[in-house]
Parts: sequence; structure tokens; C-alpha cells
Amino acid sequence: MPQDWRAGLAGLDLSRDSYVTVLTGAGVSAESGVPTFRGEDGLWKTYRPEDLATPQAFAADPALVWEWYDWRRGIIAGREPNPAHYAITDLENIFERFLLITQNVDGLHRRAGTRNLVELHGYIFGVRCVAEGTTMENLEVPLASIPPHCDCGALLRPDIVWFGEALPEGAILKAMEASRASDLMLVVGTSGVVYPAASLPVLAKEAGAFVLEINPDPTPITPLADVTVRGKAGDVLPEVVVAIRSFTS
Ligand code: BJW
Repeated sequence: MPQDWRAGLAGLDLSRDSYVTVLTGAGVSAESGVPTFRGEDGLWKTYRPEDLATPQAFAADPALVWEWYDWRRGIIAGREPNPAHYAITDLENIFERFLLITQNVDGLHRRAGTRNLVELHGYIFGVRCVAEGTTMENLEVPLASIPPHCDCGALLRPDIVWFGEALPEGAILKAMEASRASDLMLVVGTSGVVYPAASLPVLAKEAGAFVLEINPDPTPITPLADVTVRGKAGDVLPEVVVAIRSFTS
């Protein structure tokens, strides 16, 4: 691994009450075996988002959409958090003020023990009644019936944010507030093209945060990052957290 990112971090002046945020995307779970969306082997290479990840697609064919989510739930249920997820939990334990903002729906950050987190795009094992709006956890893999129904008789949908849908208000407001308050923001494994999540590093940077990106490839966030670490999150994030700890008084 190139060492120059360490020199970049030497400018950090952190203490235990610094506010640290982490924005993650699908790349953080890639080494757990969860497919990303974009790139060579990404889901959107094989599936069209408009056929599967929009409210219109669900209205047109709920069974088709549920088949796809049932398949993905099966993949995720068999995967474990990787060293990147655990490194983020270690980072949380260094700082008194910390928020993990994830776009991922796989629940692997929760399973790695991170406590202060917002899941901007929902949770794949969450289901929501389309009539009553009530949400619950459903860990059944595979689902016994597709599409699943609520006790009230209405359809259940994945508790996921599809294209064109608003993000949970509490989650995005908390993420924006934390981004603006950040002294340090890590941006890990996201292509940085889906809004409003992609605007959070901009908010952090404009408010004076030090932005550190971890990604094997350049993204639209790269030009604003103070330091970029090129590599796989599971390989480099544990070392980055050790370095951040060493720069924290
Ligand atoms: C590694 C790695 C390793 C690989 N280690 N890294 C402004 C401008 C233009 C468009 C819009 C805009 N504002 C809103 C829009 C529309 C739209 C949008 O952003 N479209 C763009 C695509 C153009 N946004 C929305 O519709 C959002 N809603 C909204 O804005 O509502 C407004 C509204 C207000 C009021 C009322 C009504 C509406 C909702 C967005 C929902 C996104 N949903 C999805 C799918 C559902 C979840 C699911 O089924 O799982 O969420 S899309 C998909 O993309 C998923 C992800 O969370 C999201 C982000 O992807 P991510 O995580 O970045 O993954 P990848 O695959 O793109 O990138 C992986 C990265 O990892 C790569 O960079 C790799 O290099 C890297 N990598 N291996 C480290 N080992």
C-alpha cells in the first residue's frame, strides 16, 4: 500500500471530542461478498433499476420485485461483516461524537457492532405495509410466499428507498447535521453519484471538515477529498483507523 496517505493525515488535529462521521456505500460490503450496484460486476450491469428499484416497478409487478429482493436477501443472509465494518466500529470507540451514515441496506454495520448509525436507504430485512405504513423486521429466507402480505391483507413492500422516493426524514436530517458538524469525514466505498447522499461530503467540506476517501477507483468525491486512499476498504481501513488513533490526542 502506498504510504503517502499517512503524510496527508499528519495535518489532522483531532481529540477525543472531535466529531467524526463516516459515509459508506456498497464497496464496504464488497469483500463480504455482497454485490455492488455499479462497476464491472455491479447489479445494474444485469438488472435495470427502473424495472426493480422504483415505486412504479413495484406497482406494475410486485412479485417480480420481491423475487429480486428475495434473491438478494438470500445472498446477504449468508455473509458476514468484513474487517472494514469492524474497523468502523473501532473508530466509533475512539471518539465521543460519531455518526456512521450508510447507504447500504445489508445490515452488516449493525452486525459489526456500530451503534450510532443511520441507514439512509433502508434495511433489506425490513418490510412495510403499503396500506398502514407499519414496518417490521422479517428475517425469513427465502420468503414463504411472494409477494408477502400484511395481516391486514395489504401487500408488504421492502423497507427500502427506491429511486424517486424521499429518504426517511429523520435519517437525512441527522446525516446533514452531522456532516456540517464534522471535523473528519471518511467516505468509503461509494461511487458518489446517488443523491442526496452524494451531497453529504460537500456539506462536510464546506463546513471545514477534513475529508478522507477510501476507494480503489476515482469518484466525483475525489477532487474534494483532502486525502484519498486507493485500495479495498477491508485491506486499508483497519490501517487508516490505527493511523487516525495515533493522530488523536
Ligand atoms: C470499493 C470496493 C472495496 C468496490 N472497497 N470500495 C440530483 C441530481 C441528479 C439526480 C438526482 C438528484 N437528486 C435526486 C436525484 C434522483 C436520484 C439520483 O440520485 N439519481 C442519480 C443516480 C442520478 N435520487 C433519488 O431518487 C433518491 N431520492 C430522492 O432524491 O428523493 C427526492 C424526493 C424528495 C421528496 C419527495 C420525493 C422525492 C433516492 C435514492 C435511492 C437509491 N436507492 C438505491 C437502490 C435501493 C436500495 C437497494 O435495493 O439496495 O440505493 S440505488 C443504489 O445506489 C443503492 C445504493 O445505496 C446507491 C449508492 O450506490 P453505492 O453505495 O455508491 O454503490 P456503487 O455500486 O455505485 O459504488 C460502489 C463503489 O465502491 C465504487 O466506487 C467502487 O469503486 C467501490 N468499491 N469495491 C472499497 N473492496
